[in-house]
Amino acid sequence: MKNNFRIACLTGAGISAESGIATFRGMGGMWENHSIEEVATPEGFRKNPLLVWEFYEARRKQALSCKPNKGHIGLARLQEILGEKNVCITTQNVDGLHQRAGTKNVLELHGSLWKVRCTKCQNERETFELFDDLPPKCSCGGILRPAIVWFGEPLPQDIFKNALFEARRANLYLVIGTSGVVEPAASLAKIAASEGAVVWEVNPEESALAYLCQKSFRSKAGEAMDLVIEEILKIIKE
Ligand code: BV8
Ligand code: ZN
Repeated sequence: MKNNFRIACLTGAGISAESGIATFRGMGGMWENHSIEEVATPEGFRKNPLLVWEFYEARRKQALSCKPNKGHIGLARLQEILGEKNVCITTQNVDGLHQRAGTKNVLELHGSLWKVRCTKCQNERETFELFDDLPPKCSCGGILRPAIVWFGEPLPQDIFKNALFEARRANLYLVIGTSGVVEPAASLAKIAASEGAVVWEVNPEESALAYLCQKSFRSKAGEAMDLVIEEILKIIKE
């Protein structure tokens, strides 16, 4: 029995696809009908906060009606079986579905649809309410922004540091539902591998991180998760 077998995981938009949330790249991806510069950069927000809010409010509204799928639920179950200290989920997603599936201590590298920050007083708060008037205002009169990490913006230092720490000490690093093109998130898998972790990928297609993987589950996360867990438990029981 391998005690203290540590698993870290990087998830991307693909794990929420079966919950009905569009991915970014590929067929029907979000970036097909939105320009990253216009809706996912600080410059785009400065230029047209209303357009950016219409993009994010539509995603918040849609995400509210989505539920975690077997991919999210499987990872929460894995953490329950092996303990919160031995399973760490780092996500690029902002939909909050890992938390709703019961996963604890989720590291949200790119922020959350359910947090807003005032551009004037910097106050940040969690809210699941939909805003009637866009762009929404803070009580101090400042315009609120989604507390999301846009392109060209640094990731939250403490969260990225934790994600790095977990990647370094992982025995197994799972890469699930990400194209592996966005940095510095994608580097976590590379660092895990360089520190000796075995890397597995769960993705119907080959991602940019496939070259790191000893094993790939070429299927949807929701469909593969039971098998992934079975394989992990087999290793631990060896
Ligand atoms: C930073 C906002 C530095 C949240 C996101 C050149 C010019 C300018 C910048 C750069 C550059 N080169 C590199 C950069 C840095 C840039 C970057 O990486 N650009 C890329 C595009 C080249 N990174 C940044 O700007 C980052 N910040 O570097 O700051 C800095 C430091 C100090 C001071 C100042 C600055 C910030 C990156 C974060 C940007 N924000 N999103 C939101 O609106 O959601 S990134 C965006 O892409 C999302 O967060 C998303 O999660 C992320 C990654 O995409 P994926 O999750 O991988 O999704 P994708 O659609 O790509 O792939 C889905 C995959 O799932 C596919 O492989 C598919 O096959 C698979 N799939 C589909 N269905 C399923 C499935 N898998 C399993 N099951 C299924 N059912
Ligand atoms: Zn304010």
